[in-house]
Amino acid sequence: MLVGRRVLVKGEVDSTNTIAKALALEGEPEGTVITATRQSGGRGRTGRIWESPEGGVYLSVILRPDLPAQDLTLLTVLSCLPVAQAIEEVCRAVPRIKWPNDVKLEGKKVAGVLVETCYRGGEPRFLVMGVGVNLNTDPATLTAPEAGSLRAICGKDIDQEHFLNVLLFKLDDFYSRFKKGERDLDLYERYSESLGQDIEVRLGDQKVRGKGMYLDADGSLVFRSDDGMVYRATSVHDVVPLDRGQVRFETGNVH
Ligand code: BT5
Repeated sequence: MLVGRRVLVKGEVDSTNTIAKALALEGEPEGTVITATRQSGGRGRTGRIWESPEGGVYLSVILRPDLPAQDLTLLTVLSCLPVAQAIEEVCRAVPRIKWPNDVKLEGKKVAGVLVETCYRGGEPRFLVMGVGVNLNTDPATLTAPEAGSLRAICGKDIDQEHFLNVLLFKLDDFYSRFKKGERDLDLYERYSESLGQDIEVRLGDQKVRGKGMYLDADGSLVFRSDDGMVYRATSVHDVVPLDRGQVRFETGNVH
């Protein structure tokens, strides 16, 4: 087992990703995991906040894959898969993955993944894969409109140690198979709420309606607009489900 070979357990921290990055820069080997009970500066993508009260699971894994850049972005997008699998195994309910990096249960966002890549001289040096899961979190302590917790949805306390073990096992399995070239795209599709669905894509002030088609080799979401154009959206975009199971992008450009 690589992921979780060494686990550093912390109380409240700023962000486990920040700690993992600092350790990685000091030479901490691949596979080390940092967990915390709370984060005062939990981060999402593009400067957004990840609310991190007591009851949630917050962890970061240091990875040093020797893979081409395209594979690294695919790895980032597919990393929701082991998180969804761990939630399914422990809660016995099937979560959905909202491209690119949200895990939802019964329409509520219960987990998010933030993978940050550190480069040196244009070459990726290491990755920090950060995972936040609202495990036994009291939903009243979360202000994000779509946020939900596993305990609230499943109606029971979740054993944190058991969940962590399952999650680390799934992350390790996913990472080792990814490095061997296995891509699990069919499995991803099974969990995806963006592929094969009617979608609405927002480009700044523009909106494009269409259907999510497939994941590109680098993890981009390829979709066909209603007027027959094919677009690629990269992971800087946001996808928000609409009433009819549609999704739209909130920020960034599609190209
Ligand atoms: C994410 O970003 O969903 C990635 C979250 C990754 C958090 C982990 S925790 C361990 C590691 N250390 C860190 O500092 N981060 C990682 P994004 O897709 O940008 O979603 C952020 C948005 O989700 C916010 O703008 C809110 O709308 C919503 N949100 C914030 N906190 C939430 C929570 N606890 N549960 C559900 N939704 C939340």
